[in-house]
Amino acid sequence: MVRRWLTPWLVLVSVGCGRPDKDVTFPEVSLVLAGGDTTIKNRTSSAFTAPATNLNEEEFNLHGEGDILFEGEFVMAPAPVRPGLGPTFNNTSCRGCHVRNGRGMPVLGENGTLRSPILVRVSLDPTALDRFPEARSLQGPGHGPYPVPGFGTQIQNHAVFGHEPEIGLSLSWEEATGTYPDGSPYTLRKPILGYSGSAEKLAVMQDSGVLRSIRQTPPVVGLGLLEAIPDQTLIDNEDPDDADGDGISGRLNRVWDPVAKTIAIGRFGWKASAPSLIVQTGNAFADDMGVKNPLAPDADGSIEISEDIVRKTAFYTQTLAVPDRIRTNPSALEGEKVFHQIACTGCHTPSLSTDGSSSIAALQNQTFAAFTDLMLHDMGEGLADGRPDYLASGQEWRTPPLWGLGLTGTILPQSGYLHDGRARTLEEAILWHGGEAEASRKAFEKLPKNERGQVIDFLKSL
Ligand code: HEC
Ligand code: HEC
Ligand SMILES: [Ca+2]
Ligand SMILES: [Ca+2]
Ligand SMILES: [Ca+2]
Repeated sequence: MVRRWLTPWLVLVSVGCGRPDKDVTFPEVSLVLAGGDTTIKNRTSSAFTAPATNLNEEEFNLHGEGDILFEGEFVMAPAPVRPGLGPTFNNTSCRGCHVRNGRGMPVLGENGTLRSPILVRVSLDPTALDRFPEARSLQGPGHGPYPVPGFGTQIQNHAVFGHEPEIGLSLSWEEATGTYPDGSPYTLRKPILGYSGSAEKLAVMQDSGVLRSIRQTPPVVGLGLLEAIPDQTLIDNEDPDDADGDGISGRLNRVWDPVAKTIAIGRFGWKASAPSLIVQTGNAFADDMGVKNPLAPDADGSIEISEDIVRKTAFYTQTLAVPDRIRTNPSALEGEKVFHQIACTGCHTPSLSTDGSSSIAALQNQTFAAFTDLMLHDMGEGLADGRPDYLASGQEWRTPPLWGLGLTGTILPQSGYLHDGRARTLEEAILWHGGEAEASRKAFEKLPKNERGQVIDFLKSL
């Protein structure tokens, strides 16, 4: 059944400003190699799995060791290799979700078959603390989200033999239709979560104070470059009060860094809640696979793998090559101009640079085309998850990098776009843009059909 849950769209598309007239710095930007010197020429289904092309021998070898860990299936302890899975978990390997190092797909696996390439984050609204008083003592340092008693901050919907998953999850979809100003119709969909488990657990999930957020697995290429952008570059680009009046008020997330033991700029995850790849990796081992480690130990301090293993796995994600874009499609090159003209670049920053400070030589002094500002933006009610994470509100998301976007279907045809994989096509992903991206989306909708196609061709060329 088709339901219109956002009828105002039909009104919104017919009002508003035209195409913003901006000075366009084109075509210089398109000459930047997608991943600087790390770039590889590969448009096949293995395009995301190559080591950066400029690694030295030592880096190359370390990358190879990390590759094995990223791919390996973990099993219940005690075990001679890769121990520590569970008792509850979402998947048994990094690769199980980051398929061929790309994104997952918007389905939830059942025990014994396909596992979960997406996961659900949960937390307690502070106003519900009187109903869940034990949550106060569960909050970690740095004022992160309040864990939900019995669930923590992430639902593990799988368990090893002899244990129970936290709760069973299912996904269904709600569809809605809309029309472009030129009369062309479109259909959008969004996910609805379902639960199965004991009455006690279902009651917790039905509590309005329990906030939840569905997250699709993002690709992992180029992340070392994003990590090596100097803090100051990002801070200089912040515009929290929209001082330049372009309707876009990007700001950085600031989160607890368990390594530095201080608040740091958040860069990774759909809400930029992880400050570094080592922290993201430590948390992935512990939360997604149940493998406790020195970066994310068990409550009693116990660990199941060494810090060396976490570091090697993180190194792998720091040193993957970025595939270069297609540079010969005239429609895509026209589309790149339009992408600038309708101010998609207000958030999807065409190029950024690292300085010489990275401990990884291959990442030093690189200029690359990630098409992200790593900033949080209010994307409107349509995309809201209602679950704040450090400074990120329930409507804010980090601009995702767009490099490699055109390879999505080649790497895993069932993948979706946006934080929960709701968008089946790039066009749907754009049509969901609201909030600070409202003007940009409206400008896209008003384009003649052939120019909309050029923008899509540009995205597919990345
Ligand atoms: C259950 C599926 C799943 C597993 C298993 C998993 N990930 Fe992820 N990964 C995700 C999701 C979902 C996100 C986005 C998280 C968020 O938004 O907070 C993510 C985010 C990331 C990111 C940040 C990407 C970005 O663009 O910000 C990195 C790096 C990463 N994972 C590495 C790993 C590593 C290393 C492992 C294995 C130790 C792993 N992941 C295991 C699902 C998974
Ligand atoms: C105000 C900032 C902003 C502007 C302007 C903006 N975007 Fe985005 N874009 C985002 C954010 C934030 C997301 C992630 C939203 C989510 O996942 O819910 C996103 C997601 C996307 C995605 C999906 C990426 C993925 O990995 O799934 C595409 C494609 C995209 N944008 C293209 C565009 C195009 C084309 C334009 C211009 C019409 C544009 N964006 C304008 C911030 C912006
Ligand atoms: Ca374990
Ligand atoms: Ca949990
Ligand atoms: Ca601004």
